[in-house]
Amino acid sequence: MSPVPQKAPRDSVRGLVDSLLEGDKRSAGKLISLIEDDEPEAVEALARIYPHTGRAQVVGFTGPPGVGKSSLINRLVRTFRSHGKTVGVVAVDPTSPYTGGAVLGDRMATRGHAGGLALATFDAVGVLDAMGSDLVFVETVGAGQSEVEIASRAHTTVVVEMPLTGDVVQTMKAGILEIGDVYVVNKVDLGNEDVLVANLKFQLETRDGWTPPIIRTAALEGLGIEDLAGAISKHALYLDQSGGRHKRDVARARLEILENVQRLLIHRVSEGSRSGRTFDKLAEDVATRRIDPHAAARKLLRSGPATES
Ligand SMILES: Nc1nc2c(ncn2[C@@H]2O[C@H](COP(=O)(O)OP(=O)(O)O)[C@@H](O)[C@H]2O)c(=O)[nH]1
Ligand SMILES: [Mg+2]
Repeated sequence: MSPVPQKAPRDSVRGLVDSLLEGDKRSAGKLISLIEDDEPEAVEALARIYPHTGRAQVVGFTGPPGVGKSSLINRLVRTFRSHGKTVGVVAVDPTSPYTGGAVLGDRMATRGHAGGLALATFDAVGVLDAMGSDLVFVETVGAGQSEVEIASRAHTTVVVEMPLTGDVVQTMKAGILEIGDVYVVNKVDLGNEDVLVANLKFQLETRDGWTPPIIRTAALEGLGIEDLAGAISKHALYLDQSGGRHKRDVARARLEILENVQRLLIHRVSEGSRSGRTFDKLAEDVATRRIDPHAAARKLLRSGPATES
């Protein structure tokens, strides 16, 4: 196995995408690292991959660290595979220990970034989708903006919680009740889950004809995994029948366009270019209060054509 060349010729990107479309896991891995490292070929690779995406059910898993997301995903991968489905996994948290259930090559630990989910995370989802995965699971770290972000990108968002022990009053993180399509109460082997389940049941509302189910699981023992897989499949069916899937795809497309606008603008003002020098000059002007930052931004946008990246 040869490493990805620093400057792969155009044909080799095409070659990689061709083998990806035939389901080749090694090509998937190579394409994902090419995209993550933001190699010059990444733009071409993404453009070649995109027309072949849109088939997989993208399922996001969110919840506090240690709640059992990785353990549940491991179990689910095995369950869906036993039903004859192909599953890819993208983990934003590179420490996620996927064992057994996930075969090397279709789990990709993509690096997260401070603001939430890296752009590359969803490019990786696209690669696994184009490869022919029926489902793509995305595990988030459950911190910062990542819950909201995953919900606006996934077809199905699974929120994982676990019962607390002792006399503590368990409160939900703000916004968590609005984003889930399926709720999981994991670690029921530890007991004390009835209050949490009742609380969730009381607070969750039906939205657009879908009432989020609450599934009790014990990931280590493999309890409730079939129920969870069933709920995920049922949600896919609901999305198809209600037109919700297209609605979500359009919302995601909006986000992705905006992100790429951002990416292009950043490239445009990057050092060394003509606009890079305009940028330097404007920064001086803002620092010395000759112009305000908003006016500087407008000026920069008018300063010339975007340099292709
Ligand atoms: N008792 C119990 N422990 C669990 C269960 N699921 C996961 N764990 C443990 O909880 C810890 C965190 O699990 P992990 O899947 O890595 O959580 P994540 O951070 O949400 O991905 C690990 O030590 C798991 O073995 C469960 O159902 N019951
Ligand atoms: Mg994890």
